[in-house]
Order: sequence, then C-alpha cells, then structure tokens
Amino acid sequence: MRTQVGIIGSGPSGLILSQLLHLQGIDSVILERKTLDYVLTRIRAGVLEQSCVDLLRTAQAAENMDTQGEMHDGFDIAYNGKCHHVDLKALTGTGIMVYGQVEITRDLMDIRKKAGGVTIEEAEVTRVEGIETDHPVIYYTKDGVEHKLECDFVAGCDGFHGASRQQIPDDIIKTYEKVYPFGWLGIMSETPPVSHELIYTRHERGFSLCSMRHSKLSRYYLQVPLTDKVEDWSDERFWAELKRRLPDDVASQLITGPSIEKSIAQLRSFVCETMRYGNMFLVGDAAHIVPPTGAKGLNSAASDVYYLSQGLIAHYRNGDDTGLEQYTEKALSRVWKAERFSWWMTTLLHQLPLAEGEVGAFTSQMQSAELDYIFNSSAALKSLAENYIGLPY
Ligand code: RFL
Ligand code: PHB
Repeated sequence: MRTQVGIIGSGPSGLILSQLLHLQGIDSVILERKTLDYVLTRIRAGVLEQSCVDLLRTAQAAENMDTQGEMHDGFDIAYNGKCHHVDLKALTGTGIMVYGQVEITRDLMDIRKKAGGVTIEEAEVTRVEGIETDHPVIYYTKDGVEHKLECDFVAGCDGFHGASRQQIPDDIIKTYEKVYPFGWLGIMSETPPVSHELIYTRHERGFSLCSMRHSKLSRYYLQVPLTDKVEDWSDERFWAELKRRLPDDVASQLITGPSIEKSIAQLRSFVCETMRYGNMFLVGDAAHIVPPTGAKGLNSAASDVYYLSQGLIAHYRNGDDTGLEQYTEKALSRVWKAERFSWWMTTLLHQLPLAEGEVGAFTSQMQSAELDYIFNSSAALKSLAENYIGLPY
C-alpha cells in the first residue's frame, strides 16, 4: 500500500493532522495498534485552549464542540480553605473550552469514516525503514502478518510509548525527563459538577482538582502516592478524601455518586529533541509529555499538528519546504514554554517530598508565598492566566 503521509496513531494528533491534510487534498493512512473502540475508552484531556478550538474549526471538526462544549471565563485555585478566582476573560480577553478528548476523538473518527479516509485498526507499527530517503516504509503487524506502508512522509503520532521515537538513532536524539514522585487518581461520575468552573486545590493532604465534561458529568482528581492501586480506592474513600481537601463551602456542595471510571496516572515531564529525523516527524505525546496540572498535553499536540500541517501543505502545494525545515524549532519553542508552565503549576500545588538539603519544609513555604504573591499582584495573576489560556502559535 502507498500513501502520501503515513500516520502512526489514531489519537488526537494523528486524527487532527489527517483531517487538515484531507481538506487540502493530501492523502494519508492511519495505522492504529488498538481498536478504535478501545481508543475511545481512554479518558484524558478536558480543557482546550482557544488556539486548539480554532484548529478544530479549521479542520471542520467543531460542530459538536461548538454545541456541546462549555466556554469557561475563569477557574479557581483554592488554598488555606478558600477559593481564589482567576478571571481569564478579564485578564486576557479569552477563556477556555471544556470539551473532552474522547468526544474530539470520536468526532474526528466519524468525519474520517464519512470521508472514506483509511484507518487500519489493530495495526502495530514495528519499525520504519528508509527514513532518511524520500521513500520511507512503515512496517506493521496485523493479525500476526507483517505488512508495509510506503509513503513520502511519516507522522509519528503514536504517543509516549509508541514506535516512532525509537527509530531515531541514539546519537541524534536528546531527551529531557522528570518523573514526579506521585500520581493522579481520577474518577468520572454522572453527577453535576461541584462548581461551574474548575477548582485546583493545594492542601496539606495533597492536591485535588474538580473538573467536568458537562452539567451532568464530573471529573475529579486526587494526588496519591505512586504505591497506591486503584483497588485501594473505593468510591466512598475517594469522596471522603476529596471532601477533606476542598474548602468547607465547596465540600458542602459536593454531590457524590458511583464512579463510572477510575484510574491512576503517573506524572512526567519529557521532551525529545529533535522532533524531525529525515522524513519522519514526531507529533504530540510521541515527542513530549507534561504533567496534567496545566492542561497542556493535548493543547501542545494541537500546536505541533498546526506547524506540521502548514509545512506539509506548503510542500505539496508549491514545493516550499521552509515550514518542514523549521518544524522542530517552532514546535519546541512553544513546547518548552508549556513544559515550564506545567512543571510550575505542578510544583506550586502538590505536596512534595522534602528535597535534599531541605529543612523545615522550605518548599512548602515557597508555595504559600508564591500563591500569596500571585493573588496580590495583577502582573503575576496575568502571567498565570496568559499561560493557562495558551501562548500564541
Ligand atoms: P495519544 O492520545 O497517546 O495517541 C497515540 C495513539 O498511538 C497509538 N500507538 C500506536 N499505533 C500503531 N503502532 C504503534 N506502535 C503504536 N503505539 C502507539 C496508541 O494506541 C494511541 O491511540 O497521543 P496524541 O495523539 O499525541 O495525544 C496526546 C494527548 O492524548 C495527551 O497529551 C493528553 O491527553 C494529555 N492530557 C491533557 N491535555 C490537555 O491539553 N488538557 C487536559 O485537560 C489534559 N488532561 C491529560 C489530561 C492526560 C492525562 N493522562 C492520562 C496522562 C488528564 C490526564 C489524566
Ligand atoms: C480534566 O478535566 O480531565 C482536566 C482538566 C484540567 C487539567 C487536567 C485534567 O489541568
């Protein structure tokens, strides 16, 4: 089989890219190792930056988001038992969109299916040959049989555990990583959200986050030790712990119910330099990971897709390769700022173990001082808001 752009992975990166290319008459094939139904069970992001919203509109994939998503003008950070409001709209002129990754993925899969785009499910990519040439070949296994997909370009949209990054030789790739010593236990419940906006809470028992998908579906997270297992957390224990961490006036409003999903995610910061090797480009989680505290993962994937789609469109339209040549530099410049913000939000709001050389919970005092500063300085609050709504592409 042959196509113009071989896309590995049917997550948001691969799907948005394929749709933007399709609208410009550029052909792609998506290879996905799982079934598409399985991909739709992975509950992840919920907060979209305006630039990501705009990209989905450009991709003509925004109909459901525009009718079912919710625009939020702000969010709260709670500490010392009180909520402090971040008025994103007043500080930056824009807000954020609350619309789930599962829904975006489903919308894009439906559009691709209707347009007759080819996606091969349960197709595990094992290696890519000829990456340095104009004819890379992607090898994948389906039903125990090896197949190949010939293409002009490879888009590695296969997430952190994918195969594409592994194809880059060790002497060319440089990676940066920080693994955090705690996880997030998340639940989804068919209950009304405790507040109409998100609440991030710093508490001595650990961080928590109240989020949502819509008026009848809530998403809550608790900071937990990495040694904890999902089985350790009955729904009752989860709700009791969340209530203890929330300000009293918020806790008293919390409506609880059975969880419909429960999982623990590890928190990691990771960046891979380079994002291009020969005619293969890494996109989204394949190249970088952030802890979810700043809601930047999917949003950073979207900005990569924007830069890469522009480069590929210019290549096919008029043979202009400038965009492809600048892909790594442009994408990484934005990614590093999202990495900084996510690391900073994580460090600000979580309970951290004592660092080497630290006496008397010094970091904890720094967190308190920083929060106090943010909510008493219009400059600091504006900086937080500007990063949260997303830096320009
Ligand atoms: P994905 O979504 O991981 O998709 C990669 C796809 O590639 C497939 N694959 C392969 N296919 C073929 N052959 C192989 N060898 C393959 N290896 C892998 C996989 O099966 C999969 O289908 O990466 P993509 O598309 O780059 O998208 C990235 C986002 O999923 C991720 O950044 C976000 O979910 C992160 N994230 C959030 N981002 C936000 O912008 N806002 C948020 O509010 C937000 N909340 C979150 C999050 C991530 C979380 N977790 C679970 C880490 C909340 C959580 C809890
Ligand atoms: C979510 O709703 O899943 C969510 C929202 C904000 C975050 C992380 C996750 O920072």
